[in-house]
Amino acid sequence: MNVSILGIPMDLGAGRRGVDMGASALRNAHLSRTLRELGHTVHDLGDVPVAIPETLDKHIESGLVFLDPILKACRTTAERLAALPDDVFPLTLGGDHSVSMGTVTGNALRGNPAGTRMGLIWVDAHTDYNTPDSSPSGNIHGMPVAHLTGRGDPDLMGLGGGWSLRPEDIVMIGIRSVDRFERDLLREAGIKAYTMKDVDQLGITRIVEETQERLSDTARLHVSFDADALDPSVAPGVGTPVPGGLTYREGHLLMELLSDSGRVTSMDIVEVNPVLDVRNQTAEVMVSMAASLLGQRIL
Ligand code: DIR
Ligand code: MN
Ligand code: MN
Ligand code: MN
Repeated sequence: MNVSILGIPMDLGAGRRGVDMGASALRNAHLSRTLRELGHTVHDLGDVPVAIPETLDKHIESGLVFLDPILKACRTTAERLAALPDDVFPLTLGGDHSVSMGTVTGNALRGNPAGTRMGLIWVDAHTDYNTPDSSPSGNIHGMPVAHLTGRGDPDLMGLGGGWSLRPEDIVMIGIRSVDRFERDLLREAGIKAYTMKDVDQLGITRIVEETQERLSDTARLHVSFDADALDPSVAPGVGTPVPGGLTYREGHLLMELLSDSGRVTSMDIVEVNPVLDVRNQTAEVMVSMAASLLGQRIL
């Protein structure tokens, strides 16, 4: 496969600093080499330009922190991805999870300016379904999925032109932290979320089977993997660690089974925070997750 790596070194959407260095940490953990060893042709397209917070006023517009520069980086990201050839597998490196408003939009518009019906598999401790009104923090990384489905700030919602994601085309896995009003919005939208309780009860195998069934009408699948979905003992380098996450093997099994499906066409790795990490462990684990999604097998 032709894999194109694109970094979005942005921490403007997160409450803590440092995930802007995530893309660099993932490259440092030999991402390209690992994927080449699997037989892929890998092109690193470099980084999307992102404003540096120290050069900006941290003004809050309609309840949103750093709205303008985030919008700009997401727009550029979407344009870059939409312009890639159809046979390329884009692997985008955050940055905080607000980058996914750009990546999901760009991947859905790739080869089709009107937008494709795309399934989104959101692997995360959090549902990221806040709107400016429901958010307790004002941090945009807690809001990308709501905006992708056409709720929230008009500019962020408008990234896809007329395109938006259908709530029934989203499956979330690894969930264990949902804010009070966010829960109501999620329920109202009818988004399928597998919590950690579901992971414990059903297991990853059954969850992937159900996910495939649910998303069978979509033309492509995008996996958005927030490192904080993994248990903090496996992935300590994240800004908002939540206990009780996916084990190392649950993470890999999820990626291996999604890879077996042959339907995944793009991936994000987000929220890796080298400032809080232990000797780049989190970046290394996330590189291994990408390898599993892109065909690495034990035998
Ligand atoms: C919280 C934290 N739900 C918020 N969210 C995320 O601020 O909206 N942490 N995504 O990683
Ligand atoms: Mn997230
Ligand atoms: Mn998260
Ligand atoms: Mn986050």
